Amino acid sequence: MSALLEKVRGVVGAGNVLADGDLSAWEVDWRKRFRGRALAVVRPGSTAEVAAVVRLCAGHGTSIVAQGGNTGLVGGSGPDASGTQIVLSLARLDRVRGVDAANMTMTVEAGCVLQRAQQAAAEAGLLLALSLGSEGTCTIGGNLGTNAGGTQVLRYGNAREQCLGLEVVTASGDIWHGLSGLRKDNTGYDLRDLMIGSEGTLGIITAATMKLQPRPAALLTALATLPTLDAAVALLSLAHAMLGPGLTGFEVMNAFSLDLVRKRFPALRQPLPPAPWTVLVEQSDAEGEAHGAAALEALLGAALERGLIEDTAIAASIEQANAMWHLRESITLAQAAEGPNIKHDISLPVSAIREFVVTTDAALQRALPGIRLVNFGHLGDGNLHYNVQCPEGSDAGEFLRHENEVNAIVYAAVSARQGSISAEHGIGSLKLEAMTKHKSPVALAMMRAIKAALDPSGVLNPGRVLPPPARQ
Ligand code: FAD
Ligand code: 2HG
Ligand code: ZN
Repeated sequence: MSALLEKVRGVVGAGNVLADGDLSAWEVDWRKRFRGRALAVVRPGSTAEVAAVVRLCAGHGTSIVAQGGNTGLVGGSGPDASGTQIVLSLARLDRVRGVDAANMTMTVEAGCVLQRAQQAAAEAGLLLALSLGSEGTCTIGGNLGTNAGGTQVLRYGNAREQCLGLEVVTASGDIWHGLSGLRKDNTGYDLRDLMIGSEGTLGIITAATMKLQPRPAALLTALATLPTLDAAVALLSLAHAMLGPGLTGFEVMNAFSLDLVRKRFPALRQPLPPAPWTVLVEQSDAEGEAHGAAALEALLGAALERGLIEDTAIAASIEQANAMWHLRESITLAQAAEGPNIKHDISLPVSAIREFVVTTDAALQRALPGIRLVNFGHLGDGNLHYNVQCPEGSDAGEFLRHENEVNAIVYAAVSARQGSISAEHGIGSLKLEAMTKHKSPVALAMMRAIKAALDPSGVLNPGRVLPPPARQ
C-alpha cells in the first residue's frame, strides 16, 4: 500500500479511497475509446479535503485527473495507462449552496449533477440556462472544466457566459475563493475565465456561482423538414428576424442521423417523414402559450411560403416537445449503438457551413467510398457534430484506422474556413495532434506559459489539452 494513499485515507476516510476491484466506471471514458489505469479513485467530501489531497499528491509528485460525471467526449476525464495517477472524483461535493433570487444567481458545488442544479433553480422560479443531452449525469464542475455548450447557446451563451464566480483548488493545494456573484469586476486578469475550459489542467473547480434567468412563460417546439442545408441557414436567419431573443434552440439533423435513430430505437416515433434535413426550433416566449404559438406559426408559415421548409410538426404538449428533443438527443446514443465512429465537433461561420458540408462530404466520399455522415448539431451556433461512421456492413472497429486520414480532410477544410476543431467538447487526449496542426505556435506558447505559471510541476491532468512541444 503506497505511503501516499495511506495519508490520503487519513484525509478523506478509507471508504473514499478506491484502489482495488473494478474501477472501470472511472477509468474508461463514455465512448469506451480511452481505457486507463488509476493508482486510486479518491472522493473528497469538502473543498478543504480537495486542497489537502492536492497538497499530498503534489508533495509525492503524483498527478491528478479531476473527474465529474465522466461524460466527456475527448478522453480528458480518465487516468492515463501508467497506473500512477489519482482520479479525483468531485461526486461527493454535490450541494447546492444557495440561490440568491434577487441577484439571480446560484452557488453550486462542482460535483452537483447539472439536472439537479436546473431543478434547484426551477424551484426558486428561475432558469439555469445550460442544457446538454448528458445533463442527467454531467456535473457543473465538468461543464465549466470543458466550457460546455449544448442546446441553448444561441440565446444564453455557453457555460463560460453563465458563470460569475469560482472556488478553485490550485496546483499547490491553495484555495482561491472567487465565488463572486458580481456582473462587473475588472480587478486584474480574469482568473475565472482562465479556469473555465481548462479541462482540469490549471486548477480544480470545487464550486461555482452561476447566473440565472427569468423562466419563460411558455416553451414552444417544432420540427421542420427541409430540402437543403441552404434552406436551413435561410430558416435560421428568418427565425432570428421573426422571433428575436425568443429563439432559444435551432438544431439541425441530416437524414442519416435520423435514419440511425430509426434503426437503433424503432420505438421512438418520428413525426415527420424522412427528408434530407430536419430542423428542431425552440422558442421561449415571455408572454405565454398563445402568443408563443402565434409567433412560431407565423415563422413556419413564412418559411413554407418561401419554399424553405416542406413539412412541419408543432408540439401540442410538453410530452410532444420532450419527444422531439428526445429524438435529437438520441443521435449520439444511436451512433454509439452502431459502433465506434470518428467524431468532429467543429464550428464555422454560419455563412460558410453549406459550402463546407458539400465540399467535405465529397472529399470524404472520394477518399473512403461508402462512409456514412452523421451530421447534426447546433446550427444556430455554427457548431456541427460532423461525425463519420464506417460504410454499411464493414467492421466499425477496424474503420478507426482511417481516423487520421479522415481528420486531416475535415480539419483542413475547417481551418481553411477559419473554423474551430473543437467548438464545445474540448481537446482532452483526442485532439492533441489537431491542436498541434491547427492552433498557432504563438497561441500554444502563451498557453504553455500559463500552464507553467499555474502548475509548474505538472500535477494537474498532465498530457491533456497541450501537445508536448516536441510534437510541433
Ligand atoms: P467529465 O467528463 O468528468 O470531465 C470533463 C473534463 O473536465 C475533464 O478534462 C476533467 O478533468 C475536467 N473536470 C471535471 N470536473 C472538473 C472540476 N471540478 N474542475 C476542473 N476540471 C474538471 N457537451 C457539450 O458541450 N454539449 C452537448 O450538447 C453535449 N452533449 C452530450 C451528450 C451526451 C450523450 C454525452 C455523453 C456527452 C455530451 N457532451 C456535451 C459532453 C459532456 O457531457 C460535457 O463535456 C460535460 O461538460 C462534461 O461534464 P462531466 O461532469 O461529465 O465532466
Ligand atoms: C450533442 O450535441 C453532443 O448531442 C454530442 O454534443 C455530439 O455525439 C456527438 O458527437
Ligand atoms: Zn453538441
